[in-house]
Amino acid sequence: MSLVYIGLGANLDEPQQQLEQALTELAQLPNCHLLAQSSLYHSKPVGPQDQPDYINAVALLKTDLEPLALLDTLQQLEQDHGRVRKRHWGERTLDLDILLIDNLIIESERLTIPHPFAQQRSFVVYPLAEITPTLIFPDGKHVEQLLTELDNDLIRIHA
Ligand code: A4P
Ligand code: MG
Repeated sequence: MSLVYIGLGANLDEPQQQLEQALTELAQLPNCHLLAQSSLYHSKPVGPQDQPDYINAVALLKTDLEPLALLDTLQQLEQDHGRVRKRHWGERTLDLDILLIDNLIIESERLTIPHPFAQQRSFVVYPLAEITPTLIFPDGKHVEQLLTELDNDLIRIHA
């Protein structure tokens, strides 16, 4: 069994509904239990600025799926939400990033864990801290410390 934090993001086609539906789908995945979910947050786009604002959230799952099987499952969910890959860091109906898996460090062709930008993105760090204020990254960084290094430029939508 692994504990996995998943970052959810969307900025197309009713993004709030995309995220709410995705959270329901995560809860229903076989071999997975949804242990916690953050509030939804409204965030400004990181990357190209000529795209709509995002809705972001983080979920905590308990799963016995192996990391690559979990990635396959999440990519299938993205497809089910009509995701079309256009440009890097561009607009999307649903993005599911694996942020952390236990205390693992993975650097493989398809998977980098922890997610390489997790510590620099307020739309990841604030919802992570909401779920687990005592969280520590594999490199020893405390999420509480990261909070002090990032502007809170998010608008919290609801719990
Ligand atoms: N991949 C490697 N590691 C991981 C991981 N930990 N989790 C590989 C998920 N996937 C991982 O992803 C490309 C490939 O990354 C996958 O095939 C997988 O094998 P992608 O989702 O197809 O491409 P992408 O989303 O364009 O790239 P990337 O690097 O995932 O982008 P990000 O980092 O997800 O950034 N602004 C706001 N406010 N909120 C957002 O959510 N998101 C992005 C996308 C840009 N700006 C944003 C937001
Ligand atoms: Mg992604």
